[in-house]
Amino acid sequence: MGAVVGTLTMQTKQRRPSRDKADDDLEMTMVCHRPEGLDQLEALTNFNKRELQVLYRGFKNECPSGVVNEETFKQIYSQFFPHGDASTYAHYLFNAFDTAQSGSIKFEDFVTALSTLLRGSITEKLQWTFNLYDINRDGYINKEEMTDIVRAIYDMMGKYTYPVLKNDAPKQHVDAFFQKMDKNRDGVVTLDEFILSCQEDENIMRSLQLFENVI
Ligand SMILES: [Ca+2]
Ligand SMILES: [Ca+2]
Repeated sequence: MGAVVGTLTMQTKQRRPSRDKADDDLEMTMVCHRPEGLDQLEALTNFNKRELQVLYRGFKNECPSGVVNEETFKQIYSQFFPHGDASTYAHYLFNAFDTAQSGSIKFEDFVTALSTLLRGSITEKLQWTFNLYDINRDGYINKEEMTDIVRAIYDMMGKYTYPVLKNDAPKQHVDAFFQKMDKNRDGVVTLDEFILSCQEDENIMRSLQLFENVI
């Protein structure tokens, strides 16, 4: 995710070296989908107005209409993983950003997720990650869901990044996760189990750190 934001920000700075507040205000009024006012977004997120403006310009550079559909999201995201196939992971990620399940990500969706992932508390980050893994949104992570996500991450990293991985690596990864997380052995991981496991086990936290880096 750092890569995505960094690139958006960098492109913005390169293309538009000097802009003032009037330009920003004008820009805010010219998109098809007009985002929430800066005051509301500042209250909703851990970003200040200046940061929100920079993020907004980056967002609008990539998505002039003001919303991102899944196809565009996949295209942008896949650029960062040229050696793998990021489309499946991008699909799960898109759904996690699109909290209202509207089929598109608005700037508000984008910055509230970024705010959590970059500046949220550990619990908030874990809750967001839990929602990403809970593909069918029933409040539990089952083994199939975790397998799908882990497999998607392996696909995205590609064979050049991890040349020694064997086909059963995702399954081993998932089995290890589940053994630690499913405290009451009922076959599903709840949010409480997820947060508890992550907080008491440094290895899981480290693994999640790896996952956070590819968001
Ligand atoms: Ca589920
Ligand atoms: Ca359980």
